[in-house]
Amino acid sequence: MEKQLHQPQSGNDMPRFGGRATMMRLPFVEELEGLDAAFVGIPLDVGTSQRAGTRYGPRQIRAESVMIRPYNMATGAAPFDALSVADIGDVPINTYSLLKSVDIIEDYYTRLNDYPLIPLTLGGDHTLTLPILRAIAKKHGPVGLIHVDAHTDTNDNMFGEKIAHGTTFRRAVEEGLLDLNRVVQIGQRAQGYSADDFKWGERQGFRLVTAEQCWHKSLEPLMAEVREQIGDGPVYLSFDIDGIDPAWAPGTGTPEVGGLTSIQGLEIVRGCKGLNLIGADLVEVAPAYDISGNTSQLAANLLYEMLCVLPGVNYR
Ligand SMILES: [Mn+2]
Repeated sequence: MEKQLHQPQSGNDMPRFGGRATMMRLPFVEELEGLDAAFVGIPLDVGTSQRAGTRYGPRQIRAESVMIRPYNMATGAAPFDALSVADIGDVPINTYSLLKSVDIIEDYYTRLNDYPLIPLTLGGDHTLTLPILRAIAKKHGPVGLIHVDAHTDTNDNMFGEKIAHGTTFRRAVEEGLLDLNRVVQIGQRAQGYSADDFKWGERQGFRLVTAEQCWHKSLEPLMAEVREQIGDGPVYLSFDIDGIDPAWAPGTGTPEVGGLTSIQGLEIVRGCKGLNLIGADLVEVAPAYDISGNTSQLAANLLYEMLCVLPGVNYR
């Protein structure tokens, strides 16, 4: 039987200027059977430490995604040729409780484990990656990680709290969710609380590539090394939009100067082609700090590029 593919709507059906936007004008579906990949929103911001507002990230990313066209002119990827993709809506988090929200997210992604689909998540603050990794580890065991971010997010606690958007990868290590020799962090910079801030992850086996190490150069050679290190095993991509310089992505809660360019962001995601990606997220978009919409526009494009490097994608 011919496989039924979901595809972006076109022409006058496009909710370009109003109405209800889904990611890339894809159909909204609740039936997960038959999906190869799914966009999921998590409107979470109760884990933020400085400026709040990431709860509006998924909504704005969807709104700015409506102009994205199906074919990738740069890489030749035609993701909708072979993959059935849909927007499956938002995780119904509890905006009054971060801890309850974390449990809700873990339950939601654990339910996704029953299907072969690859989740691509629209955030939301970075706390959300912990429960996603908890769910994913139930299916895949400890996974490799490519983590793009201005920060390492390996604090032991924030204001005494063990669960927050800056503690995600410390908890993930403690809980055995990561394959520690297959973790790469890219784009970290600015000030820490101590000189040790970047060292903790390295002591666990992480490779840390600071923003300064990325300045003034293409990241294609770096990504060749990353693919070599990550190998064939399952790997998760977590992309914090604040990894990109605020010149390109001001709409985020904890911006840091001296960041990656949007071009380097594309190189990182495109450099994931060939990896066994089992999930990805784009987090920390806070639209209120960017009246142009550029941050969400970039986020939507990075999510599209993630779709374009998933296993099974056709190239023309
Ligand atoms: Mn982060």
